[in-house]
Amino acid sequence: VNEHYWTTAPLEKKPAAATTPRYAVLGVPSSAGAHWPGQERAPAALRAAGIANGHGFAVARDLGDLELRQFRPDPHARHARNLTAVREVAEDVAARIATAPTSARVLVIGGDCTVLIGVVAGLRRRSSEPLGLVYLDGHTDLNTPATSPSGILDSMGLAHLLGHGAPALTMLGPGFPMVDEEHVALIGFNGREINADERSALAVHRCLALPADEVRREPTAAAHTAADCAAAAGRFLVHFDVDVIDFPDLPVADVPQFSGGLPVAMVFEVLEVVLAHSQCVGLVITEFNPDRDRSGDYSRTFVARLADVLGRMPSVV
Ligand SMILES: [Mn+2]
Repeated sequence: VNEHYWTTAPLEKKPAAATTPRYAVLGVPSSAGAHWPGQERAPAALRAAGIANGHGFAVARDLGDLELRQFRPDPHARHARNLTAVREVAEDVAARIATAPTSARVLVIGGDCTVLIGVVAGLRRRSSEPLGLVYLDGHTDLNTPATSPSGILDSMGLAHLLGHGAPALTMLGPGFPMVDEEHVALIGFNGREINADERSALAVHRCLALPADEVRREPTAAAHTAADCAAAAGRFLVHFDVDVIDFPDLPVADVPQFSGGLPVAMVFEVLEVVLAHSQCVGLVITEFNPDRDRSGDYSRTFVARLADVLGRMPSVV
């Protein structure tokens, strides 16, 4: 990480040019599906750093922030902890996203990874057409309540989108499964961090799998391959779990990865490619934990880099 890109001031509000990409912005302050509290404060921290100030892009509509939902231990639900709260959040997200203007892309600020289930459901309620997924994450999230060692739903999001797991989440649709395996591109996961059940799920599913080692060799080519795979659905959404970034490079992830993650510059290189794709309909940011960032410096750095790639998105969806 180069010292010179640590910024000190939040990005200021900026008048948008007519040609800049347009977004509907939604904050989802929830750690309901997480391992512990923290992520519920990400929308506030990232808004304070200027994420919704339209730097590089136009805010077509600010849908605001949903109700704050902080993690609580759920000792008796060993296989799917806090399922009721996770479902309520996902349902609220879906209802709000379904009202987003179709002329704009969505920028969703999570929240834990289960927020994505609500965003997919909302986009499919807005238009029932298929939706592909670029899954940029340090993990595969292919555990189900039957295989998960922890029962933490945060690590089971993709499985549910593919139709495996608790019906309370898999049936949030319309569409079952909510996304088709062949339109899902997993990119950047650490092959050494996935368990045996996830490994066999990966082998059985027809998803495209581009592990971190492969991305490191040729990041731009991997990003194009992932975007093309997801775009075959007709339109696609980008899921961005910040734990795909190697923790010492930008320490903001809820569950840190040491050495197995990607360099921060490489992650934004990948984002630049997939977000520039004309069939991309939005970005979901998850797993940002402001507890890692008492000064706000990392939030401002993150937002500055993000503004740069969001501004490159084409304005026509
Ligand atoms: Mn993850």
